[in-house]
This record gives sequence, C-alpha cells and structure tokens, in this order.
Amino acid sequence: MTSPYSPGTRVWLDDSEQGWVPAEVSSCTKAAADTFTLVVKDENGRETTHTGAGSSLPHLRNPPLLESADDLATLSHLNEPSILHAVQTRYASRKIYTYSGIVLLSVNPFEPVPMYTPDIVQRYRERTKGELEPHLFAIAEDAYAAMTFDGKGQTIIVSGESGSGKTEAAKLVIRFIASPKTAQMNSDKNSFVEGASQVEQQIQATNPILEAFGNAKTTRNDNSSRFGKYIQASIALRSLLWPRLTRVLQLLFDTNRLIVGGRVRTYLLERSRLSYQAKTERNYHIFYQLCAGLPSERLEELGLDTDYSKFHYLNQGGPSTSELSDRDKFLAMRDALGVVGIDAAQQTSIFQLLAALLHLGNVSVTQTRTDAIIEDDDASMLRAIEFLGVDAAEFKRWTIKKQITTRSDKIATALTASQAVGVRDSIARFVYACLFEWLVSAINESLAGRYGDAASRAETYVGVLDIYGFEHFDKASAFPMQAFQLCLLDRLSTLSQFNTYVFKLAQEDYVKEKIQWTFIDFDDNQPTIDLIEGKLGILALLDEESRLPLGSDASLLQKLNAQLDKPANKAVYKMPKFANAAFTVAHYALDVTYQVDGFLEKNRDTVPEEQLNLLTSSSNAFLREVFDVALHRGSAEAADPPSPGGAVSKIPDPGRTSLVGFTGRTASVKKPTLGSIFKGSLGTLMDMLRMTNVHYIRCLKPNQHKTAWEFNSLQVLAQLRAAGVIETIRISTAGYPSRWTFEDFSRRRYYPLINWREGPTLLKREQFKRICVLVLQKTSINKSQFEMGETKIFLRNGVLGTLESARTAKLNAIQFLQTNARRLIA
Ligand code: AOV
Ligand code: MG
Repeated sequence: MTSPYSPGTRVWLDDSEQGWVPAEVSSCTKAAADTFTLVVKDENGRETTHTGAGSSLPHLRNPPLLESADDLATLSHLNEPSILHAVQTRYASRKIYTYSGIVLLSVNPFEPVPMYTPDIVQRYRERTKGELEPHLFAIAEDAYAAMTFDGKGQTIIVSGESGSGKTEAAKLVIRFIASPKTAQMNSDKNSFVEGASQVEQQIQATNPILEAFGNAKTTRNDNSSRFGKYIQASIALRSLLWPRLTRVLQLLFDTNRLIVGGRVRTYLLERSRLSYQAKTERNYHIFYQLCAGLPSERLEELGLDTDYSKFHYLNQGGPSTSELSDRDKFLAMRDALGVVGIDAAQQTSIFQLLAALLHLGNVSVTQTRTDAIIEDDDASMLRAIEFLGVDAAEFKRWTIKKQITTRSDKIATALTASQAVGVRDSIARFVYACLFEWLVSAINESLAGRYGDAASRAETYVGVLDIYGFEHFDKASAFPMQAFQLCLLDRLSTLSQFNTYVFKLAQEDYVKEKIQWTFIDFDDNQPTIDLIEGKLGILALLDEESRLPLGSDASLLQKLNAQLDKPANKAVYKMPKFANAAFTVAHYALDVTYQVDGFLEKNRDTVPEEQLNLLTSSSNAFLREVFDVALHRGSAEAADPPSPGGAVSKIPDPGRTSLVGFTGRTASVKKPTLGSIFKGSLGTLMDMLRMTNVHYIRCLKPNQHKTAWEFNSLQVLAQLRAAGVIETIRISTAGYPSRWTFEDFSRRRYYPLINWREGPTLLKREQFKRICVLVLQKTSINKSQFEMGETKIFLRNGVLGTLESARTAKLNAIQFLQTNARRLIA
C-alpha cells in the first residue's frame, strides 16, 4: 500500500484549544507494512513525529481550492478538521451559510446582516439550490419547487441548540414563502410586507403573537422559544382535473404563488415558567409588554404597574436586563392580534386575564402551626378572583384545603402553606396554558383561508418546524421540554425517510448516468426510542407511577432501574455512579442525566378538581370560552375546511392531541399526563413528517456570549458532532461525492495533466470523455475510485485531492521550465 503522505502533504494536527491546527509533512518513512512515520511541522514551525497506520495518522487537509467550499459534501478529504475549517473560514468572511449535502448549516452572526432584503428574496426565486451562494432562501425555494413539482407537502426542519438561530431562520423562511412575488418587501423585519395578501399578512402576524406569549428571556437566549411550533402555508395548485398538466404549466409560467391559508401547531409550552423563573431569566414576554405598553389608565384599571418587580411571577429572576424593547413589541403584537381578527374587546379580555394571573401570584399564603391561611381581605386575591369571575370563599377554600373522597364520604383536609402555594401556582399555569391554546386556535381560524372555489383546487403546503433548543441542563426545564427535543432528534436520526432522502438526490443522478449503485446500511437509534417510548419504557412507567395514589419519585426510580437497567439496554440506559436520584439516557445528540425529583408532580401537573369546576363555571364569559376551546381542542379542528381530495389532500394533523392536560370535563375521561401528551404529539408529528418531503436547516451557535462574529472552534465542533453533521455527510458521501461533467473536468480543470502533444487535438475534437480517462490513467487513479457516467464523471471521496496535488505539481513544473527557459534565452 502506498502512503497518502509525502513531503509537502498538508495535514491537520490535534490541538486542545482550537481543535486542530494546519501543518505540513516534512518527511514520511515506512516503519512496517501499512505503518508510517511522519515528521510534521505546524504553522509555528514546531516539529512533531507521528507513527501509525490509517486513521491514527494526522488527517489530510483539502487542497486550497476546496477549503471553503459552498458544499461540504464536495470536500475531497472528509474529516472533522476539514469540515470545521470550512465552516470557520466561511464565517470569517461573513458567509454564515454552508451546504452540507442536503442540510443547510447556518452559523448565528449575532448581529443584523444585509442578507434578507427584498431584492435578495427576488434573486432566490425560481433558482435551483446550487446556482447562488448558500442561503436559507434557497432551501425555501427548493421546498417550494419540490412541492409544485410533485404536489407533495414539504417540511423544513430547523434544529440546533438554544440561541443558535432557529426561530429567526424559521421566520425568514416563512417570510420568503409568504411574501408577494414581485411587490416590494419592507426591509424592516418586524413590519408586515407591503402588497402581501391578507392571508400572507396573517401568516406573518403569527410570529409576534406567538413570540409574545411563548418566548421568554433565558440565560442562553433573550428571545428563547418555550414551545415547539409547526407553521404551514397552504398553497393552491390550480386544477384537479389535469393535475399533471397543471403542474407542468405552473412550472412553466409560475404565475401565482397562491397562498390560500395556513395552520399553526404548537407543542408542549413550558408551563413552569409562569410561576417560576431562574435567576436572570424572565417570565413570558407578554407580561412585561403589557406593563410597558398599556396606557396608564388601563394599567390602573388592571392594578398593574410599569414597575413589574412588584409581582412575584415577574421578579424572581432579578432585575430585568433584557434589551428587547417591550413597549415596541407590545404595539407590534397588538397590531398582529388585529390582523388575525382578535378584536379590541377580546384583547381587553386577554389582558385582564393576564393581569389576573399576576395578582394570583401575589396572593399571600401564610401558615399556622398546621394549616395554610389566606386572609379574607387579601387585596391580590380579591383582584384575581374578580378578573377570573369566581367566588372568593370557594376559591380560597379549595386553595388551602384538599378534598378526599372515601367510599362513603367527602372530607376536606387542610393543606400546608407550601402545598397551597402549589395549588395557587397550578391554577395560574393552567389558565395560561389554556389561553395559549385559545390563541393558537383563534389564529388558525383566521388562517383557515378562503376556499371559495375549493372544488377546482388541489392544496398542498410548505411547513416549517421550529422547536426549542436544548439547554445544558437546567433541572427546571429538563422534563418534559428537554426530553421532547432530544427524543425528536432521536427520531429524526432514525427516520428512514431522512436517510433515503439523503441518498435520493445522489441516487437520481446515478440512475440517470447509469452508474452501478447499491444501498448502504447504517446504525439507527431504535434502542433509545424503545427505551423511552416503548411498551415498558420510561414514559409508560412514569405514567403508571403517576396514576398510583402513593406513587413517588423514589419508587419511580426503583421501577425504572428494575425494568430498564439490564444488559440489553447497556448502551442506552445507565444508573449514574454518584448522583443517586437520577438516571442517564444515551440520546442521539448526547447522554443526558435526568434528576427524578419532581418528575411525578410535573408529569401530573393538574389543578384540583374543585378548582377546575370553579374556573370552568366562571362568570367571565371570555374565560369560559378559553376553557371551552382549550379543553375541547378537537372540536375547533372540525372547523377546518374540507380538503378537496386527491393525493395531496391528506394532511395529517399533528396537533389534535389537546396539549392542555384535559380532554374533557366529564370525570370518566382520563386526564392525560404530560408524558402521554408528549408521546402523542411526538407520534403525530413524526407521522406528518413521514408524509412530507423533509428539508433541513441546522443552526450553529458560534459562541456562548452572543458576540458577533466570534467563532469558538471547540464549541462548534461539539455541535457538529451532536447534530450528526459529520455522520450525515459520511453517509451522503459513501457514494461518489464529487461529480463533474466531462467538459468541466477536462477542459476547465485537469487538461494540464495529460500529454501536451495529445491535449490540443483532443480538445479541438471535443473528446472530453477521452481526456477524462487519460487524466485518471496519468495520475494512476484506481478503477474502483471513479465511475464514468453518460455525461459526467463520478469520483470517490479523496480522489479530487490527489488530482489537485498532481495539477499543482504539474503547473509548478511548467512554470519552473518557463522561467528557466526564459533565463537561458536571455
Ligand atoms: P433559537 O430559536 O435557536 O433559540 P433565535 O432564533 O431566537 O435562537 O436566535 C437568537 C438570537 O440570535 C436572535 O434573537 C438574534 O439576535 C440572533 N440571530 C439569530 N439568527 C440571526 C440572523 N440570521 N441574523 C442576525 N441575527 C440572528 V431557543 O428558541 O432558545 O432554542 O429555545
Ligand atoms: Mg427559538
């Protein structure tokens, strides 16, 4: 075996600070069969010696031509340092987007970049992905084109850790899709697009609303999404009669991007934030917006104050240091409410309900030796119950007492102060979660679209999935949000469709070019999925334990260990050595240790029955409507327009499970736990993803301090690994990562490598294919390393690097000859 190394070969050396540093081989000797000794000099002239075989030797560095390639899949040497280097070099020259096969990598710039202006939107319209610089608009256009072509629904999945830019990316994609084809777009990203149709405006209006109610400042992101969302824009294909012909016509004339409606799904809003915020974090933006944005007379009516530190639910994180302008956001949010048809009266009711929650949080609970006490004239309680429309005595009673039903009797027993505070907070969380559901439902009603001539249209859609990024690892939010995100990643990595999709594009080309091709197998993540979602998996055991009257976190852990800590699960389930109330799950992205304390309570997260009855029979008509919609979400869905049949009309509904926690008021209905809601929404989401074509945007966070243009290599590397970027490229490059047309390969690049006498004649006769063969022969490239198609040449990973070095050597030699010849003549 010959060595890929020789003096001058460019390589990467491990470095504890930067990951890797560039270096060059100064000598290479054979130590034994397949084993070589390399002397390598790094950038700073430091020399090191390495002996080994294969991958234990330093990674090869790509030729300069490829080092900052648009698409990492075209890298000749596909190794971690080369991938990291490409992303980093591009970022340093202000290129935040890089393709990685079918995935778009996006590195957060942490400052506004002039990349989303109306003219850039227009530029990416109707262009294919490779034509222009990598951009998320190209991914959106790609999805749009695929949808127009085969009528199939499309999903763009945006993933990445907290603060990496998912929500911004999702917004931009939606803006690209829901903006008029030619009209001027307003470059101010927070205002609506001029010339946009009503439905386009409504789709865009969902953002300021959902962000106000579902985003909050966390330590990692000033505008962190605390819920998952899937927004889809429904697009009409013209006629059902001749769908194929219509599609062709549409491709030809693409006269209208006719958005006829939209739909929003949300997943698992973080409820704990309503009553508890960690240091430096905030509650949901809407509360601060309200305090900053309402006119003073309205504030007074609601008992609110611009100084929100008076409210327990707003002051636990300490003084707010958010730079977000709450007042401006409030105005934009209110306009957006108007756009989706939530009128002034409803807005007033919403604000009153929010004020009620803040007062509720200030209800003071004290304790006698045994019992919890709330004073009858507690001003906060009086305000809260006034706005909630419930009876003071009843409310008070069921906050400080608990009803126990025995076989013959109902007995009220006293709660402790901390238990009573627990009840108080559970009410606030419950009402807020219902209000959020109501908003989503109101938005969907307005987005349901105008189906005047529905019969003549087939409908399909482009959707964007934006979930919360994981955090490292705040106990308060670890369950269930974190688990949901990680499980979704687990599922995505296994989703067979994803894998086939990776290959699909490559495969199409192979078939077209008549290349031999067999499928490759790869590891999947099924063991982790079974561990969590299986019949006797973590969620099932958690649910079982939650339903036992005497269930506890400790007994849950015992059950988990008894059931899951066995040899078959060795790789995915672990009992940590030192933490004793915890268990560890090997997720796709990383191992996570879950602390069990509070698990059961979080999973149950329910309001006492008596309080629920009180609330649902409130004298506040708006609140009753909120419960009605939230608790019977299924019925709100029934208002959807009928789908007009045909292959594209079966849009599964990932949101049908009510996420609030109750499916009905009748006692016979089992109250779903968070765990089962979680499992349900994950399942329906996956079903939907399976039915669509999936496109991926992976966001990367270049540093933890949100500093513009600062790139921390080790942190980015960790994210690339966790996201499986390298694995994905490996799979997608297992075939032939480089493909060139015969002409590009021969005339444009490697023509210098063949015999100088033969070249010109062949070029003249346009024998490009013949030149390709000659180049490969000349450079002794093994037959297994390439494949000749009908019009293209396909190269295995690594071949391009060899060719590039040979070409450089040849050009240097020619230059040397020329210089010397000139000298001789002179
Ligand atoms: P996330 O959605 O991934 O976090 P965001 O999309 O909220 O992250 O981005 C965080 C912040 O990064 C934004 O508020 C912007 O300041 C900045 N940012 C992101 N993308 C861009 C961009 N393309 N151009 C300029 N600035 C950008 V979380 O929701 O916390 O997981 O749960
Ligand atoms: Mg977000």
